Amino acid sequence: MHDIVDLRSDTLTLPTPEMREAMARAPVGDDVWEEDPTVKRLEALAAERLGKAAGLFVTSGTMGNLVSVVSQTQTGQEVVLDLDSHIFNYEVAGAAVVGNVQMRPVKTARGFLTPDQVREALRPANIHLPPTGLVCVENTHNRHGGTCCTPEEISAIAAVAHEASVPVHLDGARLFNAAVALKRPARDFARDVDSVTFCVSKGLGAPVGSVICGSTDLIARARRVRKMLGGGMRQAGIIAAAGIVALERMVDRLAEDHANARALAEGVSKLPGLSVDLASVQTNIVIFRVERGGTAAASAAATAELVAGSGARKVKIHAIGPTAIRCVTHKDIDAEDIGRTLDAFAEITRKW
Ligand code: TLP
Repeated sequence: MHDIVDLRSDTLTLPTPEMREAMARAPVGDDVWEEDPTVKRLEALAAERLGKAAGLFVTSGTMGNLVSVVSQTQTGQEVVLDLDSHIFNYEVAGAAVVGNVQMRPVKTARGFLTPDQVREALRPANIHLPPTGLVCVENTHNRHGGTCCTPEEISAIAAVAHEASVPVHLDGARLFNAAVALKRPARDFARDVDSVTFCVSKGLGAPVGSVICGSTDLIARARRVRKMLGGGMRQAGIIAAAGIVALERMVDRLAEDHANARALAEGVSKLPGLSVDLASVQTNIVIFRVERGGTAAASAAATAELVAGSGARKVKIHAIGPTAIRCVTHKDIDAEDIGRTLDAFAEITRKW
């Protein structure tokens, strides 16, 4: 049990004592000169886990996605991706601003493009049209509630893109959650994509960083782009050391977060005014709707009341829309914290 139950994101996880220890002891060097042994170890470990030739340590998931897009596209090309994807919604239009590419968001049922949707979105050769430069997939899918797609679904999308000589990027910020939930090795999801990013700073608990994995050639290009964006770090082994602990020690325990998310979702589904699509709760994210009084305004007021009332009870939650709340479970949330959260929600919604 924790004094404050913070369900706003798994990015809020604090480094473990083992991570702190590894950080203190890490041998380091200048990584722009490619002389930091700890960064190299993390990159090699990440590449091995994802079945790719090389890895590149970057500051964040956002930088990982931006570097991946810029490394694989040219000015004026189009990037096909899901309408609710993180890249399209939450990355400050970086791909458009820095990468000079146009986004082609496609509405999907579960957050994942089908092969037919990819086929339809690919641009034919025509003087009027922006050429398609990249297709992106997100797994697990954040805005769809941590839903997973299978390695086979990703491969099917990649086959269509590759037929048209278009590369594929996988935003796997929470890829290890998908791997644990579906009981498949992470490398299966990455097999047919050209670039994949995952974050060590979310459910895996490290304080900073993400890794991009791909071919040696792609990672060499990505290294230049990272430098251009100001992401060339020096003695970065200090933080990469925690990433190594994250990959070696923190993956299997993600199953606990998934069990806690399920318990939370089931509890929420029994409360008045709250509704959750239980089928979407496949990993560590629970998105639920708030409905009260039959109007959008009353529901929005109830949502704000739930956020504030929970906060007053030391349970931090976050609204991702006027009437939608997202809770994310992680290593600093235990089963008792879930009980406390449900008690807080029950107290607040009792009078609704
Ligand atoms: N997501 C964060 C916020 O930015 C919304 C969160 O709290 O969930 N891809 C996906 C699918 C993500 O969920 C995130 C972070 C990123 C990329 C970006 O990672 P960071 O925050 O390291 O830049």
